Amino acid sequence: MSEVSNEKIPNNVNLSEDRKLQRALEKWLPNYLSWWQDMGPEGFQSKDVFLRTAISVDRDGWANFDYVKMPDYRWGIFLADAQPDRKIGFGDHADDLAWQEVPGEYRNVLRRIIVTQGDTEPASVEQQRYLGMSAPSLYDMRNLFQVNVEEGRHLWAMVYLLHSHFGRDGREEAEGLLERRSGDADKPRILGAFNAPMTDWLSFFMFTTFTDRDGKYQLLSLAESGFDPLARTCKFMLTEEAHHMFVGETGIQRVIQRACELLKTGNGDVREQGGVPFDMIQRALNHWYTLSLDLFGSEISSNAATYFAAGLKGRAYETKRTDDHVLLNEGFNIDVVRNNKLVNEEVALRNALNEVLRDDYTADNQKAVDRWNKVLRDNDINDYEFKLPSQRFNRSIGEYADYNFNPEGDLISKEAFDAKKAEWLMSPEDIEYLKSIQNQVTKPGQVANWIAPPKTGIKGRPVDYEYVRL
Ligand code: BYC
Ligand code: FE
Ligand code: FE
Repeated sequence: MSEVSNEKIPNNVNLSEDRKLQRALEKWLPNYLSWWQDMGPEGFQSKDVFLRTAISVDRDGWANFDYVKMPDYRWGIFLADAQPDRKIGFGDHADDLAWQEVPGEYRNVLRRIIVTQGDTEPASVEQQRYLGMSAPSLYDMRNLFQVNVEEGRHLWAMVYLLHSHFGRDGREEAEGLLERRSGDADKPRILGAFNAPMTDWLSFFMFTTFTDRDGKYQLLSLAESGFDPLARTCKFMLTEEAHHMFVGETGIQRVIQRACELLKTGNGDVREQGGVPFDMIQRALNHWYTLSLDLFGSEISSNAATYFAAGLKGRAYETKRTDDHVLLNEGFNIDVVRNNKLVNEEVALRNALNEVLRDDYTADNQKAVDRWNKVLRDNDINDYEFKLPSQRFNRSIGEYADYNFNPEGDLISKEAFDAKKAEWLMSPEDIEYLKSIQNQVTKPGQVANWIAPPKTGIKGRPVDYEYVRL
């Protein structure tokens, strides 16, 4: 189907047949590149990186690996193949034909969803922009840059939708996506986690495990959208998300593996030997997992009900689910705080859809944590276990935000929380320590002392391949 294109903007949306849209995007391109130069990976813009580029949506379209300088990466616009006569799968318009154009009554909410999704992509690149300078190996450095260019492509995907379906205000929103800055007090990114500082690689691996997985679940729910161009865009983005979570999960596996090794050498003190102790790994897990839980919005949300009713945002795997797709008569039980006590209340299911998605997300995370614990068992360590804290712990959005909970999910006083905070969550002291051990490693095949080497290289290349030419 889609052939390899040599256009300025690689695409499978017949861009050359829509001159007006093509011109608008070509006008946005230099602004994007200037944002990338300012806010993309600091210090490596002129280096050759062994990157994978999507040139089409076919399976072979992914096989494209080569040395590329990041600013020359060909950020393209790709939608998954259309399903002829696709129907809306849920909500009040279930079984109607999916929309190829934006329905007027939903224009504002839809634009808002697309802008919110789009905003996270450049935000993550901004958060990660200094990490190349402390990469533990060329392999890891390359993976960081691969994730970065793909998040850049995800921004392109949302900007394409804004330009092609939202006219002038869409173009203005596309400019806005290049103007907000992660962590900036005056013009911050939209969602909490995307303004959090990320100064160390333990955080990077936790972020790609937990925050990119929020990306997976939000994209799964948008891939069900009745607005067909959004559904097809998100479907293709999901193919990239898997790699981001792979980078995070295997990164943490290797940090744990190294800690296990250090427990058995020297004086057995992981920290004194420059490794990352288990409790510090758990604190980073607690920090990034709970920040990511907030990204699902409030437990009880009329926005979520509206999105579902309108057919804009479904549940993950909505069309594969066997229950009814209208959800008008069901309830959902949820723990809420009333009179300073945790009680269980039933709410209408449509209002609890953020929580439904968050529960699916948590179950998926648990599998990653199980694999981390397997590294401990494989090293004969049986007296430690990594755990996901309760979904109520350390929340800033939703029903639990105004209260304090311990990692087990019990309601506690603010004093009790503050007294334990440094034990439960990443502290400035942890971050200082991580920065102190994370010196950049630039020799092919060498790996920093705090992390085990990867098991295999990329695309059949050996681990000691020169993944970035410095
Ligand atoms: N921070 O009913 P509520 C990714 C706001 S990650 C700040 O609770 P709703 C990626 C909310 O906007 C995936 N504000 O929430 C990963 C609302 O504001 P207003 C990103 C927040 O609307 C790694 C108010 O609180 N995609 O792709 O049901 C690297 C009450 O709203 C937050 C999406 O998010 C927060 N955490 O759900 C790169 C999909 N949470 O109305 C990329 C699009 C809520 O009072 N977004 N608020 O002004 C959505 O579907 C929804 O906006 C949300 C929130 C799920 C985020
Ligand atoms: Fe993304
Ligand atoms: Fe991602």
